[in-house]
Amino acid sequence: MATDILASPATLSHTQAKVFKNFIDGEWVESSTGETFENRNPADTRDLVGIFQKSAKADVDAAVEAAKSAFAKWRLVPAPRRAELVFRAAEILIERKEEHAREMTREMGKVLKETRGDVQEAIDAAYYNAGEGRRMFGPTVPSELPNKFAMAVRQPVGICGMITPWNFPMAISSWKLLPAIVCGNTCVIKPAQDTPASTFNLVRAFTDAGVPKGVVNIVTGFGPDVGTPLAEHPDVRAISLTGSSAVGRIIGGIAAKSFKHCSLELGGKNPMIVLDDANLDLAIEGGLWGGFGTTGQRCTATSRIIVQKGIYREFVERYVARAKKLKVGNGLDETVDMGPAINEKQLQTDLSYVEIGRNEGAKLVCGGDRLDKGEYQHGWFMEPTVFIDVDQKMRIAQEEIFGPVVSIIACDGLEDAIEIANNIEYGLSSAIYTKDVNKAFAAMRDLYAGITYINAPTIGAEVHLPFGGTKATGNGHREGGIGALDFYTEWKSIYVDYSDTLQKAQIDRVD
Ligand code: UN1
Repeated sequence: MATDILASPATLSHTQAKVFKNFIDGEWVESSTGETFENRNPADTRDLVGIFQKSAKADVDAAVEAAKSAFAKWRLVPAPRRAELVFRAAEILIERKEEHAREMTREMGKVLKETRGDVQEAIDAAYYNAGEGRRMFGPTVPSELPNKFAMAVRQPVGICGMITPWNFPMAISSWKLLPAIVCGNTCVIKPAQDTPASTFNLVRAFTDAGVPKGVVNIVTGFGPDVGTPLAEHPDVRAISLTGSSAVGRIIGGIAAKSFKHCSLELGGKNPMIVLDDANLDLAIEGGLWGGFGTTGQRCTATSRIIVQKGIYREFVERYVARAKKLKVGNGLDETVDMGPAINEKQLQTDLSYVEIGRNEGAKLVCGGDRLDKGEYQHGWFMEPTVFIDVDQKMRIAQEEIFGPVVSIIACDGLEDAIEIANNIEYGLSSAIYTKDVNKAFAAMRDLYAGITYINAPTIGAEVHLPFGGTKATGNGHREGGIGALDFYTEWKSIYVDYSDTLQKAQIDRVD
């Protein structure tokens, strides 16, 4: 029998699984469909993390209605006061960091040190956005006319819809929710169906901090049933998606029809260039962390390593030797380096790319196989996988895999490397290892991507800088930093004429 528990999660057996309801207008409510779905641990599918509501349009409508009535009051709460609640939420998250990290490893699979980082990223975002409550700067400028005052202020957009991914279930939810609520918006969030518990944990910190009912609402379920009606809803004025480019095309198309703000954070095929003069130890370390951290399941994962010919053989040899030693397993074991794929479908995709790479003629020198014996038998594990002598045009060098499959490509030098790096559909993150400052600066200028790292891998963005990318990675918006404020506010320009006469801009002038 399922029990209905809303307190902290505990490890429950299958028959006692915790049931999560939707969170609408401060109440826990069952979905209109009466159906649910299971959230299972990808490292051990016998472990049922929770049972969640399989929602539909009627649930989205109810959540939007709640957000709409909450907006009438929330937008009038002074921003510094809204921000104080967010600051308090950060402190609550600090107290619960370990508990949330452990639950996230159970539902998502990545290793504990990474899930601690995921919770920390939400804490960082909360502190950063709390500070924004006393800034939200806008220009005050001189008017061209006498006795006239001019300024621009940021106003909330209104009701915001969020569709979040499973790879950073708390961090990415926080990137969206926190600036939105500090700016005075109200929200409906649809967490990824693989990792809804972490979003519940985040939102629980907001409500415990005193964020009023209806300001943040959660509706769980699947994309076509929940994400699509959320994007289509006429009262939703902004929709923010982090997901695949394929889903981005759908959501972007829907949003365009009703002129919604639409922020799309999509795929990546991120290059790391290693030049002959690089610190090889550092580059190898970085390439392993960037390639296999989060089981390669980051939009920013280092999925292509472009190595100059002078050090190519040495790099490959040492990189592969290290990759072979990575310990794969359940992320709750602190000695494990790499956890499972998120689900069976993702694992099948990863394995299918091993086949594709082989058929294309790339040389498989590490891994490539599923791990399903012994301790691995109940999870979605595979070996860290490395292809070398990859041609830049191959599918494994062009398409986002979202798994632990790294392609190593040889290059002649900086120019060639940058051309290979840029010659893809995406433009999220990029990196270069070199000790030559001139080359580093040329790369900072010429890599056509939203993020460039020097002497660090392609992962590791901090919350106060813009996050996002070029080309098929998005539609020009940025999360993090002030980029988020631009998305969650509308500029309003205000002119105050205190001349007591009708003054005509552009016309009343002496030429
Ligand atoms: C992602 O790649 O999906 O930059 C998000 C990083 C993290 C966020 C990654 N702070 O690696």
